[in-house]
Amino acid sequence: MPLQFNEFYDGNTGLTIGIKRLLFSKQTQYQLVEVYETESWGNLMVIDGMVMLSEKDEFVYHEMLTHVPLFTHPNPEAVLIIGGGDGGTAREVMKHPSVKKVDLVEIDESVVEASKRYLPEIGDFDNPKLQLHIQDGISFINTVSSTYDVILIDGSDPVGPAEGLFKKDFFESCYLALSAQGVLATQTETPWVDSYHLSIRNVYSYLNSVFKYTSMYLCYIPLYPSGMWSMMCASRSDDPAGEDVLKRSEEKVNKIEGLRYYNPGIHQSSFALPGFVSDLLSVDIGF
Ligand code: SPD
Repeated sequence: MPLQFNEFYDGNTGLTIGIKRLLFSKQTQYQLVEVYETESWGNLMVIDGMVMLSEKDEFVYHEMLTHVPLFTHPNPEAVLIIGGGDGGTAREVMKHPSVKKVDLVEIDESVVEASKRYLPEIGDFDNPKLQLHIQDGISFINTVSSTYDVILIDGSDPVGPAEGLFKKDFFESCYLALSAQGVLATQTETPWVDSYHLSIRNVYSYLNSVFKYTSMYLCYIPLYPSGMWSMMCASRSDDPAGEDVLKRSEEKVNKIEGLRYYNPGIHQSSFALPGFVSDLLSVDIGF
């Protein structure tokens, strides 16, 4: 019998990944953090039974959560990442020449520990621009005195410790911590799983009510449930899907090293939503 990791979602539907062995397993005060060696996806991080990243496909998620919002801001210098203790989002952020400082706030030290040890190519933890805070992102944002040009929310799924990262109060605090041209991006699960619809609509409805622009965009991540993954980009000044931002991306993209998914064409097309997804956002539920 081959060894397998299975993530079930939406009832009995599942994703099966062939594994060789378990490399790391720790039940922390927040969650169960595991790393597996897989047969064909490199090492795989799983939290509470849900796939967070594999070495083979992580670039899609990290490039899209980072470069869409960072090109939306005209000159991002200070960036806050909430979650993202594996270091992949910070790695992409620090590829932007304008970025001077990155605060990475991860609630669970074991995520950082496991990543440094078993996913060493993912993070760039020794980069002097990066300041790591082992702290609850919600208490960090509620007490922070700095202002950020971009805030990226790289949390887990909206169950367990990451639930608060999908709530109105949290986004309110993020908005207040952003500079005048500030941009926020967050991962918002897959539109294919019905149990995520409420949080998708809630997040969209709230961001849309306070930011000048809010857009959902999509990318394709083979080891996430259904493969179709949504993110949202909200901006105080520049339209993430507009001509000016696209021009900026075209002018500056060659300064970013090692891109494998993001390019200006992907930036533009990622905002094109299938009808069933835009229908999901058009239902006004009042946040
Ligand atoms: N169901 C998967 C959602 C995972 C979102 N965060 C991934 C962390 C990668 N830095």
